[in-house]
Amino acid sequence: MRIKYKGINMKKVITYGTYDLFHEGHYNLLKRAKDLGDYLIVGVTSGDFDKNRGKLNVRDSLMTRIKHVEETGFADEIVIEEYFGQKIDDIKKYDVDIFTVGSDWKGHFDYLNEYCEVIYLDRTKGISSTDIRNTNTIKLGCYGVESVTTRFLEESKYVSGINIDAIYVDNESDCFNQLKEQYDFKVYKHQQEFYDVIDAVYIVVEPKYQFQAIMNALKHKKHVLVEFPILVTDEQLQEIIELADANNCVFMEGLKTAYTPAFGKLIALAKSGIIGNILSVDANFTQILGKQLGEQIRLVDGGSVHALASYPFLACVKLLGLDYKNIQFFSRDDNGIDMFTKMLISYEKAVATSNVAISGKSEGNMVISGDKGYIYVPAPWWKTEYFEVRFEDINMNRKYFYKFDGEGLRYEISEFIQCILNHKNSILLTIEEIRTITNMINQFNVANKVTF
Ligand code: C2G
Repeated sequence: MRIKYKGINMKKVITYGTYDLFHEGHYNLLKRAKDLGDYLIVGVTSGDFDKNRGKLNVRDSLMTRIKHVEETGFADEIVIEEYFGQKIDDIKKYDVDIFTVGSDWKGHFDYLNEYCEVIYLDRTKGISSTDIRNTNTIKLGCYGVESVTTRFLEESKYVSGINIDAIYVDNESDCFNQLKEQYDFKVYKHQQEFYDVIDAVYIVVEPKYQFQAIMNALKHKKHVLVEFPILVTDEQLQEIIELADANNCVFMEGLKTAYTPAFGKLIALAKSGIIGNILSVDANFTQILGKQLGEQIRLVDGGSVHALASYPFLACVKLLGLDYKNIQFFSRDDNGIDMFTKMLISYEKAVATSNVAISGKSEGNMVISGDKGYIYVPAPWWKTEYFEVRFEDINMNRKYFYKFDGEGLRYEISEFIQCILNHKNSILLTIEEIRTITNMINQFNVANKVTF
């Protein structure tokens, strides 16, 4: 039924966009979209929808982007675009005559011809949000090179607004020589020269060099993203936190699970009370490293707890909080290296268990038990993209899916950039949570662990 407005048949137009860092191209599009009809609906993408479609580094908040669209005066109505397929729903719901979008999408939305007229408007040349983001890029340097550095560089390609072209190494390892073949970057052997050309640094070094490397970067007033696990003493971490604060530097731990979209949703849902009070968290992380075993032991200067406990401890601090009572460790010990460790973490009103292993295998799912239901996260839970909320009455069960792209490092890199631009530390893995996880790992070094 065609809605009449002041006695005329209204021609309704709809268009969608992120409208980040609002610019002339957006303005022109909205102006011409409005000229196509009498009533213009503008769909502004939500942050989650953009992340799900791989647009990771939107700078403006949703409210800011809506405000900028509103201020043009072209939109008669604004809706939020939140999921794939919403366009069809909206076209039907609002009885739209014309869908329009810039010509950079030509052909992509032809399927909407089934529901309304599709018009592609010429894109304004020479301007884009990505270009604007890239005009004030963050210069990121890599301090130290390990196998993870390659994945980091690959994933950084999905995050605009950063430029990685400086590497500092004090010894040319095999990893470094392979990297040099693959990537074009300037190698620095002197820290001062390295720090003079960057704004922020990604640090990947063995535990014995970690504290000094982090402190040097902070002394040079550089933002720090350190590859996990942070294996410094509680006192050293306190010094790091104080120096980062004094020098207004972002300090972030590269525990990538903390930054992935699905993990954030999982935690929010679990804490919402949907399964009642959380009683226990059971989350393993085990590998049989084989040939890489030696490198892993070198990299973390230890065994399974050093290498992998950060992950279950992340789940603990997120779901049960910072105030754990104590941790019991039961380890299969091989010449002082724990090849497999079962951990029992007790809280005031909850408990957590975890098997971690660099030379042993367990189920890699996570179960969050509550007094009204539980959440099941299939393996590998640390790369969460799907989970179920389950109840006694299975008809109440619900399933959730959030896209997880690539290695997951892109979300961590995107968060690091956002934190630097917003001059604040991450809330996805807070300083207090980093402090607690580091302290939990340090318990292993002092605890009277049971070995078998
Ligand atoms: N646009 C333009 N000229 C530019 C830049 C953008 O005409 N120089 C148009 C785009 O084609 C789009 C609108 O402005 O129609 C918003 O652009 P973006 O915010 O980049 O949104 P985009 O990611 O293209 O979203 O599902 C459709 C998408 O939501 C469109």
